[in-house]
Amino acid sequence: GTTGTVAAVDLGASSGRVMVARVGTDCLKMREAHRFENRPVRVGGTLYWDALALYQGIVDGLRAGGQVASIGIDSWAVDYGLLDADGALVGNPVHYRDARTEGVAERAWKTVPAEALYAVTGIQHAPFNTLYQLIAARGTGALAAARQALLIPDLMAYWLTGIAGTEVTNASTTQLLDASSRTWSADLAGRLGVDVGLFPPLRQPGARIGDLLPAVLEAAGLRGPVPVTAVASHDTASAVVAVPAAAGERFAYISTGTWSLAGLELEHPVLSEASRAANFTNEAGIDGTIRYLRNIMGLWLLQECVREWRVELPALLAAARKVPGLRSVIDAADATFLAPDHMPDRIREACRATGQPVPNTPPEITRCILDSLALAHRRAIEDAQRLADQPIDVVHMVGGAVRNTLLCQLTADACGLPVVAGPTEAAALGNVLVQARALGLLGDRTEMRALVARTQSLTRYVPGGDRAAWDEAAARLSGGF
Ligand code: ADP
Ligand code: LRH
Repeated sequence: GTTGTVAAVDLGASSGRVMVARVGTDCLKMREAHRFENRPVRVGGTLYWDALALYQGIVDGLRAGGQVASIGIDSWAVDYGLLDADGALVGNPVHYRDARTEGVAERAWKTVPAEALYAVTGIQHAPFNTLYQLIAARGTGALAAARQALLIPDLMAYWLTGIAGTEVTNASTTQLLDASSRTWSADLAGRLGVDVGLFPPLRQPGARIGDLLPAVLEAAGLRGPVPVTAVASHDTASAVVAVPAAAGERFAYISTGTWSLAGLELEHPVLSEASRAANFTNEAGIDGTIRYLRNIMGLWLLQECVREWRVELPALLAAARKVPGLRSVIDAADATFLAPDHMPDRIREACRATGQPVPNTPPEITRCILDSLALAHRRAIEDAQRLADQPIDVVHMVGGAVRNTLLCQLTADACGLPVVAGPTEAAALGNVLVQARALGLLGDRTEMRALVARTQSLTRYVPGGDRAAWDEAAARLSGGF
């Protein structure tokens, strides 16, 4: 069949990459053209993203990747850059882990109760939701000067094409959209003093954004025209597109990396009070689907420890495999682990405070993290099935943690379900697939997923281990120790 070549820009919290893929009905081959570190910078007490370094990484990657028929961009959610009346960036985008949003949500709920917010937006509570970031920014010179707010992938697309818009899957994470109509909930936002008019009009995955600007073509060494295509620009939405589920399969997914996002694909949002209390989110997926999931701290916990210990990950994981399991577990969905720094001490402290043995060595702490993540995966998947009344038979793990074979096995053991692990670069693949569909090369979601299943390397983990021990640890966690 016909194939095309496209570039997928995927910006993760730990690294950015530009992938180039050849794609068609029988073909999905992707290679990494360029990978660059994404290093947040703390200046004057605020934690920022280095937006210009990310942009430069994209241009370098496009140059390395060569001529393509289309470019798509996805990144982490919620964060934004502000543009002034001249279209210039007003300050660096603030990182979602910055402390400026502490206590903001609780104050906002005095005006619009959390229940009312959830009933409309269906979005989980996280202190860093764009809504709370914009409230925290009120009164700043930057916000006063701002004429537009652009989410991170939309900001990059604006710099590449000169065209501004707000892609809808990522827009859903702002907590400023109505989950049912997928349009701005201007009224709710207005009551909280937030003007949704700052965001340019919504656009859908598959829409053509615009062509690379002449100066960008030159910097990237490309011949024009090269269109930038809107994809599911929230990285998790792109990752869910690339889950290699078979037609009719009853599946849950865990999109892993810095975060673990664990849940289900649904046709309709679940906006019940029980769902809110369980902190499940209803984020927008492609084709009108809902990503019904819970945020779990994910490999962030380990990343931060490794940064402090200055050790190599493979050796550490080999040692953690030999440590006896489930001695101490922590709540990996707890927002107290959100901020950077001193992670090993914070994990030890959480174990001490709950009367469990305190892990000391790096392998012991690593084992505690991985056991806890597996338990959090189990809990999210159990809760999702119950709250959405949608039972499953298999768990698909995609993203960076697929390389962590211990975590994959522990997740299968904890859930008591088979885990199909792969692909590792799911977000980039989902980005590629949506572009391919926009180019007329692919059909529906089932076809896209079947293509991933046929072409990518997947590993199946069969549940084993001691069921009673997992049940006991799960009870320890949910029973408040
Ligand atoms: P993000 O997109 O959020 O930046 P990734 O999907 O790139 O995250 O996943 C990064 C994570 O993958 C790291 O935190 C690390 O724990 C894990 N990882 C990377 N390489 C390996 C490896 N060789 N073995 C085990 N885990 C790995
Ligand atoms: C994962 C992710 C996740 C969001 C978080 C801020 O990269 O997009 O879905 O909740 O970043």
